[in-house]
Amino acid sequence: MKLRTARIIERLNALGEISDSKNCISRAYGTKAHTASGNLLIKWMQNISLQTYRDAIGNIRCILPSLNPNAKYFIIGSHYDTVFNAGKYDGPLGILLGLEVMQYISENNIQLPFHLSTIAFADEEGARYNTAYLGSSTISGHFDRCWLNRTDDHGVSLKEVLEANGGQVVNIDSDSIAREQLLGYFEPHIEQGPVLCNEDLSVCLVNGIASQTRVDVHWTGINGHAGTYPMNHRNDAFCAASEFSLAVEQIGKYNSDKLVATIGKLNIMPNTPNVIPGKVEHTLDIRSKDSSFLVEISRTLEDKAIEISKKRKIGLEWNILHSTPSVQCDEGLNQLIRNGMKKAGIHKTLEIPSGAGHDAVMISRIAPVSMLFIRCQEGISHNPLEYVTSEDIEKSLEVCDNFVHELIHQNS
Ligand code: HGY
Ligand code: MN
Ligand code: MN
Repeated sequence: MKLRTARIIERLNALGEISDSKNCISRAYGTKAHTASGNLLIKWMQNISLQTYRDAIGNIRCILPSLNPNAKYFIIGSHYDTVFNAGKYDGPLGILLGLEVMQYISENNIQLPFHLSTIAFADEEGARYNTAYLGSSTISGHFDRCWLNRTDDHGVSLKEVLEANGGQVVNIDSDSIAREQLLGYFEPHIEQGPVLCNEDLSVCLVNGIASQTRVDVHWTGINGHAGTYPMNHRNDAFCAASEFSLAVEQIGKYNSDKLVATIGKLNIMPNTPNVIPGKVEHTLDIRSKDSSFLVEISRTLEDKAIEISKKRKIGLEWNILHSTPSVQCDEGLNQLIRNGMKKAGIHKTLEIPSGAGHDAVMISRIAPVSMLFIRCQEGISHNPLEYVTSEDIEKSLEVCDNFVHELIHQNS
């Protein structure tokens, strides 16, 4: 166990060295660093002589086949893209735990009643094209072709990047996995919150994943001279966006028991000190455990934006980029994880919801899903201070091993 844990840590560090930025970890979809990290994963998978391949969108898949050719697939997975200025555990830890479980099964010649696969998803964060789950949407058959025309901050389209990395748009549809082929899905992932630290637990179960809507909001006013244009005659796009941002915060705080709302990315144009901004584009990320409440509050926020645009005579575009309902994790799989936790000496089997989105959200559309949360120091994530102790990695590896052995037993 110690050796396997050390190998995970060594690989996390190796991936953590691969970045598009000199000063921090950043591996946005389709960049040089993203491709290089994918190649490293392929190398590690091939070392375990697993059937390995990169699909059209860039998911990296490896399979340990059952002797029964008609067996179903069980997938362990997580993502290998990152946010900007990321930590090194968010995504890769789940992938590397999957590889360790598969390596142990392969080296010990354990017979599988199902094909066991680990998938490293190409884009969960959506940091480059603002549409999360590009990788897992392909697997679930929900890839929306209009995403191909989305451009990044430099005007480069998703289609160009996909093809530049050897992918063929024509293959995307055939890369999906049919529901009837799947036994289930398991995603080990850092908690990215404080609960496990507060409870002093290494791991816990996830009972569900919050619903999430991501919107692109564009405000169009009129550029003007900062020195000559009177305050009362301006169509200042940034002031409209600012008024909206404070309204979002107020509505978020008023509904803080069931809503989080974030404006995380904003472009102001022409972004020049002595020009009144005529254009502002920003994202809006809203989440709730309650899917129907999220639909309702999304409308409330859009109405608020329309009210501000009318009052200020500023143009408004409200584009919903993606919207996913809340997801329930599968009780049958969770029971096997509980058994695995007990066998690993963890008797407090806590269950918490995930406010963060995960590839399990898309895979839940074609299979029963489960997740294991792993403690990260002070719950810090999406931050270079993200950290998981070797003890917690070892404990999570033991639980992952036990869970898969329970699954093998149940299906043999
Ligand atoms: O935003 C999220 O919830 C995840 O980190 N992609
Ligand atoms: Mn993640
Ligand atoms: Mn993340």
